[in-house]
Amino acid sequence: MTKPLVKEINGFEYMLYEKKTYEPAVALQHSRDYYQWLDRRRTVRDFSDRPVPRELIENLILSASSAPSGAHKQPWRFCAVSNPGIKKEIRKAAEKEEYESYHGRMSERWLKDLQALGTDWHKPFLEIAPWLIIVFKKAYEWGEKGEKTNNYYVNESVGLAAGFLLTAIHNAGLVALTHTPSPMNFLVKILNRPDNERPFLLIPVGYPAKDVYVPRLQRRPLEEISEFYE
Ligand code: IYR
Repeated sequence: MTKPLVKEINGFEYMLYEKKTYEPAVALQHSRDYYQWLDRRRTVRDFSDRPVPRELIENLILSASSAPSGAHKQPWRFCAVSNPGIKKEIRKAAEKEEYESYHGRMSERWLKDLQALGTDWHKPFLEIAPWLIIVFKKAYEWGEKGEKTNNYYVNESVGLAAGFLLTAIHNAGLVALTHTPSPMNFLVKILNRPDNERPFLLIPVGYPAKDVYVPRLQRRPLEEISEFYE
């Protein structure tokens, strides 16, 4: 008896899922290799202006969109900007907000916490990086009669997609910055987004600048980030 590739369950179509699995020792090696590869990802704030082809960005977005989401609503929209005029406009608006944040809106403690990262209100990467991917979350959609239909677990879903996006960027040999100018409503206006889309993250993507340095951070050890109940 051959198994059907597609069958109906409760009136819905299901398909046979062929998942490649490994023997324990091979799985262990994969998990080690993946961790070591992923651990090399770093947030980078200094970009090269070297171009990145649009098709590559499209693949990054498709990878991000393979993330799971509440009721499979895929409540995200990825806006990819390479247009220099629009990037300039975004930089100007972001720097205006960031100037206010760094000069009064952020607490002393917050500013002190950021000292090790060397950030300030200047955001040249918004013009230098070849692409800005702005991730929007879709709080709701419109139903057939034009009524608002809420999406589910929107922050969790879009957060997962953003994580997938960062790993896809790392895999392509590129770097990114998870930037959150605050408030970032100006992006709705500049990018002409509909009412149901809210900015979630602004992610410049590209090659790192030559001889780039990143803060020498320590990741928390396993004992501190995990608890096992066996
Ligand atoms: N959004 C500001 C400030 C900032 C906040 C955090 I939390 C950071 O980890 C880094 C920066 C900025 O982008 O500079």
